[in-house]
Amino acid sequence: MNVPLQKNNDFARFVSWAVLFATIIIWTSCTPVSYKEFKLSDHWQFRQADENTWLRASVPGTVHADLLNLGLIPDPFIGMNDTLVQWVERVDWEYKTHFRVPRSVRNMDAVKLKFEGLDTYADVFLNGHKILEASNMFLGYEVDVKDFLTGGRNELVVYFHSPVKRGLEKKNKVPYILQATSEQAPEEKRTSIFTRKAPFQYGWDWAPRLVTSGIWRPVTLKAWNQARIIYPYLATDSILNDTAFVTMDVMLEVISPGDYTLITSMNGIEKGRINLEGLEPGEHQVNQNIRIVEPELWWPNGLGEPALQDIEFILERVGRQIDSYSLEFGIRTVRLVQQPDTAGASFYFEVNGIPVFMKGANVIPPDPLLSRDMEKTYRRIISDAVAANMNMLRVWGGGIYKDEIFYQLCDQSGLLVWQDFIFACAIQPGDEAHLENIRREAEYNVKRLRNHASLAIWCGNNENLTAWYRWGWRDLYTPEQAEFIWRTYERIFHEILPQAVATYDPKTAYHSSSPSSINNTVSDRRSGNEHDWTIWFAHAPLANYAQNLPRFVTEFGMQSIPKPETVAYFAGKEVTDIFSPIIDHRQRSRMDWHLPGYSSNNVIKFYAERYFPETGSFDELAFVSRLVQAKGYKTAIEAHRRNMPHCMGSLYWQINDCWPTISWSTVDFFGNWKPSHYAVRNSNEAVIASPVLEDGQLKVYVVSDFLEKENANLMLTLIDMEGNILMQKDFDLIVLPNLSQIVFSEYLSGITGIQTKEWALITRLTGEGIGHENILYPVKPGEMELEPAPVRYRVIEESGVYKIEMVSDKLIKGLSVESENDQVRFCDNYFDLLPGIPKIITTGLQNPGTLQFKSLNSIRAGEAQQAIKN
Ligand code: BMA
Repeated sequence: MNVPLQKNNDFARFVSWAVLFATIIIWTSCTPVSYKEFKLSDHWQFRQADENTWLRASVPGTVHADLLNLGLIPDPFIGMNDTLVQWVERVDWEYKTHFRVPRSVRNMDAVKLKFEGLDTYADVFLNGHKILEASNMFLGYEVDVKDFLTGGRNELVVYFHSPVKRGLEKKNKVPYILQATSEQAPEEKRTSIFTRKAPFQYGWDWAPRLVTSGIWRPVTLKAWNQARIIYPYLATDSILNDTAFVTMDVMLEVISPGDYTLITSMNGIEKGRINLEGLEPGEHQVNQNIRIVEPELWWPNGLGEPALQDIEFILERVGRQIDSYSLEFGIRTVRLVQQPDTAGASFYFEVNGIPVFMKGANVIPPDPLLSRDMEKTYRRIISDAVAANMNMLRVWGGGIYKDEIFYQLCDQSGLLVWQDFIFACAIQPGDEAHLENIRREAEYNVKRLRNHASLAIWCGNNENLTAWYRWGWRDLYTPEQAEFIWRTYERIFHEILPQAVATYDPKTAYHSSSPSSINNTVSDRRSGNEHDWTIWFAHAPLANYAQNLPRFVTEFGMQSIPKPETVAYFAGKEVTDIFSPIIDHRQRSRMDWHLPGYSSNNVIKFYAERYFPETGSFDELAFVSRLVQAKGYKTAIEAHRRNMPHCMGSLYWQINDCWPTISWSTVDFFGNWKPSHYAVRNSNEAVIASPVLEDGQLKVYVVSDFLEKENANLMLTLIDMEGNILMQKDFDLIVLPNLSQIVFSEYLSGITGIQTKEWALITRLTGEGIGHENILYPVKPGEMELEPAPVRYRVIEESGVYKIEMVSDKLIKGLSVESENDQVRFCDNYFDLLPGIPKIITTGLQNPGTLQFKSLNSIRAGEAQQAIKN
């Protein structure tokens, strides 16, 4: 189901103008609805502002995508081509189209053009009249055009000024450098912070620099008579004794004075009817509180159905429908609880009155050339998130406020959204025009997104506070400059943004910075949230995840090199070294300001060498990097979950990529799951058994997200590397709801056989709705013997479903199975094949054909993984 949050009679999408024209006439004569709306998506052309030739363009789109489609620039995602297209950002661009509007539409009471997204400094002309000067890609603009439309051909021209030239003009007015170290440009040329535009497009530590221009969201012509519905506001006030109390306010914009009726219905059943007498022209707020008995509640993924109700508002005048507005609405309460406790203060989300541990990831924009395949990619990201048992995604502050469809899919999938305002790792300018621009952007986006069941929290910025206090930025300025910069910070993040939230979305929490602790202080792990980068940037061991233990983690991560096919896409097939120029170029996490010569490629090597067997070729290192990443995310998520309710959220950095690259993502640009995504899926299961060595003891924790207690069976099997069973225990237990409990602990000295250097403890937890397997090794993979041994396998086809059964005499660690058919995805991959214990994976309906195996054993032995087909 996919009901877009927009006017019901958006009948004209994807139809040609001729069909549209006829449709408008037919509608005008036979329908009582007086609202007309159609997209201007045809006949667009573009040109470089100082050139004569107009070329074919796509709207919505970007100038880079248009140039690419025409073969006028090389694909910036391949090789070092991104360096060849940097000129595009320094040029002004013009777009134009033409359209006709029938008299019946032109004569309506109001006729407006709506621009949902102009990127960024745009002068808009309709039939030669300047109708708009835009300066913020995150703002939608609605312009009255009734007086400028003609009966003939109307021409719409949008002139885009180079964002970097405009940015430079602003920058030159500030007598000191405002820090924006993530931007990929020499310090004196960094302009991202002066323009309200997606920061990551200026280059980030996982993104190329592609500073676009263009009409990145739809342009629509709208016309209506008498009055219309704008900005509904829906919120669940409370749920008590099986009754939900819901606010359903509506703003009416009245042109023609008189009596109106507003009818509200839910799932086709009328819930409210308000007669509004003698409304004068102007905006009128209509407040309604609606009681819903025995509501069907919206639940996050894993806790129940994300039930959505179809809400429709109908505006009538003298029994005739004037306008209508429909949307999906989830009945739920979400509260951020920050209560003082012995450690400091809690930081958790309570959904429908229940504390919920948040499991998820950060999402970055899926492409710097925004609007290319966005919906398709959002669908994929969200299904990857759901498949990995997540219940929250963080829309990170260096990207964009996403399209409606993203939030709709989250609503429908039970994914809560942590929404940053779009500010990241930088200092903002403090001039009044800039602050006013931010205020309008905040109000617009809060109103746009506030009705989504998925929206859980608004957050002011990403790491701006940390940068000021911890990255030494405060010390770069004179006391007067520092005072002004800090005052600007307070105005934006302590005044403008929270005021926008308090005014337009008062039920949703606001947190001023990610990370930060209570009362807007720098993060201290005792309260608020944390980004745990001690592992990775500070080279700390993975064990640190379990020692740091913040209250809620919104970032932690480890990079990996994607699979060979993805590397081949951008680097060709001949890469031999992680330090080769092409790999060095792709690695964007290079921070001379952090440490001279710093590159995350060194960190990939560092962690691979610290934990895993030595590698020879680049491909081997790449393979190992993916396994290290999986180990890291498993270690972190399980540590965070074991320590609930002290810690109540674990969102890793980052689920997706915006181009084929080396990064912290768990799914690469082409949608391939890395080993880490399988690991995350396992560690995020609703109920897990997590074995650990703590204080000389072998302990097993059982963590449950279920809301009811469950009976389960835990089987502990201790084996040596030959597969001999050293200990086996099998016991029934009661899994307590929404809790982490220790169900087994024994001193190592008391366990016979465990003194052998190499052993593995396999935990198998089963019960109704429970099925979790885990393995604990006492030593790092790099310290294991990992002898080469063949995998014996057979492919079984049963009713069209293909199964692969594998077995080996020895432990095969990190076994990857690749099919020659790249459409095939196995239900599991990159697992440890335990000695003598068969493993079956399925492929669904596709024949996997020839299989290729790879493992850590084969890397250690310096030879291919042997596989014998039975
Ligand atoms: C985080 C993010 C990003 C960055 C990532 C990896 O702090 O907020 O700014 O891309 O780390 O360095």
